[in-house]
Amino acid sequence: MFEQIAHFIGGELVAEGTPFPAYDPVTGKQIREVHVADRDVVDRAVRAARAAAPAWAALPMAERAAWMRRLADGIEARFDDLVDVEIADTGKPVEQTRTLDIPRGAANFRSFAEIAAQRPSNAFHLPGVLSYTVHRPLGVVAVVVPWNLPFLLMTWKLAPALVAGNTVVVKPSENTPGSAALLAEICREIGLPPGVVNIVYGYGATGGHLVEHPGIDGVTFTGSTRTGSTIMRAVADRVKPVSFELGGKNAALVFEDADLDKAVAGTLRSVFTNGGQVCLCTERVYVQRSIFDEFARRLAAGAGEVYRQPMISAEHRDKVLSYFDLAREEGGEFLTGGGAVAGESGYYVEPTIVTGLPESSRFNTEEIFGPVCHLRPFDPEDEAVELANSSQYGLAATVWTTGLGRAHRVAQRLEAGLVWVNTWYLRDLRTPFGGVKLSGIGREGGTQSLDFYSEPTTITMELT
Ligand code: 6OD
Repeated sequence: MFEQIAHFIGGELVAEGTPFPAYDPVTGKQIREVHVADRDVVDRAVRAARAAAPAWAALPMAERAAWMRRLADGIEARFDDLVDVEIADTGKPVEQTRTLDIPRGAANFRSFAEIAAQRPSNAFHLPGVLSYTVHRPLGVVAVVVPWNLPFLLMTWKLAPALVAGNTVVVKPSENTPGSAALLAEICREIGLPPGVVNIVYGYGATGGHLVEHPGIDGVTFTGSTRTGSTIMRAVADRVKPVSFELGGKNAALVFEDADLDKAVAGTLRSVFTNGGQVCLCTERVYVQRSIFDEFARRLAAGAGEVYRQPMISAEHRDKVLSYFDLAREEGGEFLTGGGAVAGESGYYVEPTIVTGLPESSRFNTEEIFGPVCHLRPFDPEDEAVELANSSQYGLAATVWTTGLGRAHRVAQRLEAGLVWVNTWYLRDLRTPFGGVKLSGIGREGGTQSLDFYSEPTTITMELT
């Protein structure tokens, strides 16, 4: 499916711009050609979004919510095709794609239809005065999507942006254009008004043309901290709002009172899901000294059993492998893994667990984004919290304990936007989602998403 992918502008497919190859990470073979949007193509997409904006914004919220439900229905009708394209682009396991990535697309649209309908509205009365707030859409939003959860994250941003009355220009990652191309088909199938959703493909330069465009009123982005700060600079002169979910170096804290079976299984999941290529994945595991050896032995044994998902590209595989070299140079001990998977033409690296490195090592401070973690013992609870908080990042953390008081005490001291206790990546789409420190700016999720994708105007009236 989709040997050639063209831009989606104003409801039409636009096959312009030099095509670039997209590869299957399982085989390393080319599977698609995708057109690169240059500045002119991006300009046309933004103009199409601007032309569609007034009529879309003028629709009653209930009608936009009905469109969200039609998009969800359209996704469910093309479920198997979406699973196939997403797997072809990423090498994800079938089970995960069928139970997480694609269902979340439909759930994102359905949830935000509900959340928007229930958005609270404030009115304050003083003697002789009434103050209340109305919300307007930002206008045209640039939606810049990463390659790790392409469909899940694209729809996570699209749903609230659209229901709040914005039109959008989406820029998927050059590595994972397939599910966006299928979403364009779904938009046509359900008859979404042309120009409400526009999609342009390309590398970083295309994203640059998009976020710099004077017709863009806000940018939502999930990806690296470096790209986030580049986007911030690009919009700084026009003072446009940004919502960023950026890098992580997430810690798991395993206490001696943890249910060990659960903690081992949960940590394997949090380290190795999606080949470690989720911003929420654990890369630093701190284990109370009394259970360290047993936990390390069981985690290393379990690592041999996890699903091996390829890295997204040859370039990313080489980056992950370079951290293994670094760990060797820095004096780390490999409990398991430490190299590429021999005999594979795809972009595979071994699930890898390292111990014995200083906290200040690059391996322990930089986001690697692969199937890899570092294990270190701790003694008192305070040390665990201190170690977890020693990172420049603050996206997610995981606490494994059966102590109720400890669970709350530790969770509340962790410098992270998201803390999971005795679980990982369990989501309620109504809750705020995002990170602190270098892990991002702003929160999406629930009404926080609607707040980002709209501007309030406060109206104050003298009543006498
Ligand atoms: O589940 C979500 O809503 C979400 N925003 C996940 C982000 C994962 C980043 O890699």
